Amino acid sequence: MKKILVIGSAGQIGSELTLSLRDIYGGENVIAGVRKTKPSEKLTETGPCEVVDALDMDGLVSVVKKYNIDGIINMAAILSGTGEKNPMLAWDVNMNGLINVLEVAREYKMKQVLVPSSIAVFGPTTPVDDTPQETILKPTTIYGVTKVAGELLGDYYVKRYGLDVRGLRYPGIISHETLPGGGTTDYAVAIYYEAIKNKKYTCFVNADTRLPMMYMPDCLKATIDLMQADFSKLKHHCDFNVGAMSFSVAEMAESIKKFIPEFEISYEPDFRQEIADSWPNSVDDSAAREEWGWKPDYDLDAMTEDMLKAIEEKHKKGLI
Ligand code: AKB
Repeated sequence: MKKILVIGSAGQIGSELTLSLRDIYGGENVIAGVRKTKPSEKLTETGPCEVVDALDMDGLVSVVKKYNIDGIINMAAILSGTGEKNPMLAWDVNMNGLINVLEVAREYKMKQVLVPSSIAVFGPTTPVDDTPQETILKPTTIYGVTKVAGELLGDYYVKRYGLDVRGLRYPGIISHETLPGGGTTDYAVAIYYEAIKNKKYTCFVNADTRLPMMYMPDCLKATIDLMQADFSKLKHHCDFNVGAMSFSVAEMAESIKKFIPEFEISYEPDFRQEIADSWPNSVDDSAAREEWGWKPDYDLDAMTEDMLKAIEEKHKKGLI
C-alpha cells in the first residue's frame, strides 16, 4: 500500500495505530481521518489530517481521490455500552459506515481494507474458555450483531470481488494514550487512572468478571502483523481470534496493589455486567498463530507496571 487512510484516527486504537503506521510507511502516506475538527497535535504534526465520516460517501470519495488512497483501515465504531443505549446509531455507524468503506474500496480497486471485529461476536451460548475460532456466534448486543455481520460482509467482499479485506476480533484493549469510549471493557483502563489519581476505584462489573484483554503495544503489533501478512497464506480473513491475557477484575486489583499497596476497589455493577457475562473468558487464537505468526508480549504485571508509570507521568504534568 502506498497511501493509507485511517478512519477513526482520534480514537483509542486509531490514534496510536496512525502514529505507528506513519513510522513504518512515512508520515505523508498515512492520512488521519477524524470526525473532530480539532485533532490532537500529535496527529496534525506528523502527517495529513482530514475530516472523514464513513457515513458521508461523497466526503469519503473526495479524500480517497485527493490522496490516491489505496488502503483503508476503518476504526470508527460505536462500542457495546453506547450501542445498548442507542442501537440505531450503532447499526448506522457500524453497518452503513462499513458498507461505504467496502464499496469505495471495491470501486477504487484498493489494495487492502482492515475491518476490526471484536470478542463481542460471541454470546452467552458460546463456549467461554479458550473460545474456538469456529464457534457459535449469537451475540446479545447490537454491537455484537454488527460485528458478526461485519465479519461476514468483509469475507463476502473477499470471495465475491477478490478484495483484500482483513480483520481481527479485538479483546478489551488497555492503553494510556487515548481513553476508550463507550465500551464494556473500559473499566480495565479506568482502574489504572483512578489508582493513580485517587488510590481507589468503583468498578461497574463485579470482582469475578474475567475477559480477554490486550495491552496496546500487542494490539498494534497484531494489527500491523495481520496487515503485512501474505494474503495467499490466509485461510481466514475478517474474523481472527487474537488472545493475549485473561484476568478477573479482582486479579487486576491485586496486580495494582503490588505497585500501590493502599489501592482499594469496590463494585457497583450496572447494565454492562450482563454484556461482560455474555463474552468469553479467553480465546483460542491458534489460527492467528499459524496463519500469520501471532504471539503476544505482555502479561498482566508487565502491563500494570507500564500503565501506572505512564499515567503517573501524565498526572505529574497535570494532564489528568
Ligand atoms: C467493548 O467493550 O465494547 C470493546 C470491545 C471488546 O470490542 N472494547
